[in-house]
Amino acid sequence: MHDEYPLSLRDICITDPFWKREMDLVRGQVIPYQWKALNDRVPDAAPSWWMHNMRAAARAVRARKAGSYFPPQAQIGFRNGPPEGSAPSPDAFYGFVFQDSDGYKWIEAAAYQLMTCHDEELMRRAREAVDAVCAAQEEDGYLDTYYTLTGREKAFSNLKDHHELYCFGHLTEAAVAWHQATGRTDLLDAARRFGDCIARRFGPGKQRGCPGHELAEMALFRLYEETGEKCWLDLACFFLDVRGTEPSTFALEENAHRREQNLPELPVSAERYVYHQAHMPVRDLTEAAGHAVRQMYLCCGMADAARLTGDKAMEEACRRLWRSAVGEKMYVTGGVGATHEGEAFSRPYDLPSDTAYSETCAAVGLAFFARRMLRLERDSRYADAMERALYNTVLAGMALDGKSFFYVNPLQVDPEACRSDARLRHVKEQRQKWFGCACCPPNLARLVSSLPAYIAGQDGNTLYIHLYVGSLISAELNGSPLRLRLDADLARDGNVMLTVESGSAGGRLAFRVPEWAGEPAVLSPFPFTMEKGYLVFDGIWHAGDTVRIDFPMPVRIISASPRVRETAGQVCFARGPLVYCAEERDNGGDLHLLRVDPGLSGKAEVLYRSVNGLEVPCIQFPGSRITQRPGMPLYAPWKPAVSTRVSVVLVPYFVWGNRGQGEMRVWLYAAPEAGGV
Ligand code: FUB
Ligand code: ZN
Repeated sequence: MHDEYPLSLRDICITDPFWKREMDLVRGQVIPYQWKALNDRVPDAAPSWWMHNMRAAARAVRARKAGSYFPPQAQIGFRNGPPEGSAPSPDAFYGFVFQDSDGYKWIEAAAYQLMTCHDEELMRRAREAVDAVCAAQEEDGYLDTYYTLTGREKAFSNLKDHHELYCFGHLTEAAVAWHQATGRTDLLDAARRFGDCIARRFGPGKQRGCPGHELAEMALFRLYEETGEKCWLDLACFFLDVRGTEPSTFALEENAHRREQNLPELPVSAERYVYHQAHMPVRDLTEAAGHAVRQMYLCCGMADAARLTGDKAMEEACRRLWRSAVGEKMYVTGGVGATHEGEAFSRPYDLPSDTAYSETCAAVGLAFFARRMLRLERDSRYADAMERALYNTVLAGMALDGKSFFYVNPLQVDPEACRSDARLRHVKEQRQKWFGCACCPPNLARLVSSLPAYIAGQDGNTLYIHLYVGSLISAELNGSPLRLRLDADLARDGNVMLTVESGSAGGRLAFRVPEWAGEPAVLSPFPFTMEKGYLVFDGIWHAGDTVRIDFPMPVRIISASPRVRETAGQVCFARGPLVYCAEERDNGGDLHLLRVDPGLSGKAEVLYRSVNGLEVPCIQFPGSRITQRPGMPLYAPWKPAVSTRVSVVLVPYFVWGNRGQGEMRVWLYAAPEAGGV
């Protein structure tokens, strides 16, 4: 099997108007804003405590090195900060146990940006962040501010809940990105030293254990690929192999804690750890289950393991999990994890619109998983899901000005219900400035900042175009350099063109046919074949050669499988990769009273409108609105519906909630004649 390598971020320069704006927004607004948030300098926003915790840990480390007593601060460490009315203690840990990871993700995002642009201010801030992290590392390599500040002797005693290995994973991902961006080894050395500290304790013949929140696995594979040091691959494989085996290491941990509290011990079987995907050995997994972000990150580690070790059973398990997550449990917007209970996957086809969880991080995780599956197998369906997540739920995760964020991404919102209904407590009708648990905003920043790696990849002498994001691409085919220009702007139309700008080389250029595209019109003198959803052109390429493909991009009216009870009788609209929604601002309230006739699909019009200053393609569609019967009691005999004709206006899902509060719906009731009141 060939491996496919994403092109280096330095070899793809995004020119696409839609995505360039997003990249510029992330560099110019989101990353600076998040830096302020990490330093607790955003007024009226939930504090992050990231820099606070790093500085406090650095002081503790220095004090210990100097032999002074630095008492554990557990008694004054509070999840969300000091008790009301009291000032924060400079030496206490605040926030969630995984707070360190927020800043690591930020460093990673900054590093990706620095790979492609010169930005002194960003470099200065990133160095400050890296220095703060390095200063918080203990002499033996341990690096987790929670335990450094609350009692180091408890380190590694609660892998199930306490995220040390998750934080190590984010540290490592940041370190590799920082190394690639700057050539500096400071953070990479810190990650390796922490890795050594972990490997002294866990591994074959040592303590059994695995991360309660997956991530270390894929990070270790990445560290292995960056350094060539096989110990990291071995440690990642060890964590995967231990997971879900008996006796459950999580149960053993729990029992140790129970013994301390004189509580009876629990059975040590693995089956109850579905939330952590530790209920069975990973190669036996068949269904995406438990905490959605954890599940996606586990899938990433498994896909990396399959690619790097050739483990076929692991690869098959990845495919089964893909089919379950994407084929039975994914929202039309590319979100996954339908239930708030445990931030988790629900049963197949349970995809409620209003109580949806669909955490931004889970969509980010789906994009990561899809990219890894593409490396295992060049099959367009992986890129289809990656594109769906990116253009819809991932982008919806941030406001158009980059200064507020969604954690939960519902497909239907009634602001009044969100405010008053406890079942919707997790759904916010407005993006938030920051979160006590702020995993999503910097995750989104690192994904968007690394977008070039998702656009194209190379397998031997085949260059694959996975995403149609206009860009300038430098590649080598058969050892000869080629400079290519990909003209595309899917936010407008499906016409794409690849032009060889310079160079000359023989090889294959493969273009994905998106699932939404129908029959593309191909304009090229080169013959092509179809391979797993890619149009593959084989030839000797010279400057001036072009391949033009016009992907039809009509407005599509989509229905869900009848097995999805929540959306029976409803349809949603999409065009190209964008999924659409109706907002109160354009259509009035009571969006459930709108009716659209899918038979009129030819009447859909695309028009460009400004949403908070951003011109976006909107859809206008003839529909009707059921008129409420005056004075109708709660129940009354059925009568034919009285409705008025309306023009339904739909905006891309990713821009919803940018124009003040109001209702929003992705799925609209179909067929006016079916409506009754
Ligand atoms: O546990 C770390 C992160 O916090 C998870 O990935 C998110 O779902 C949130 O629970
Ligand atoms: Zn998150």
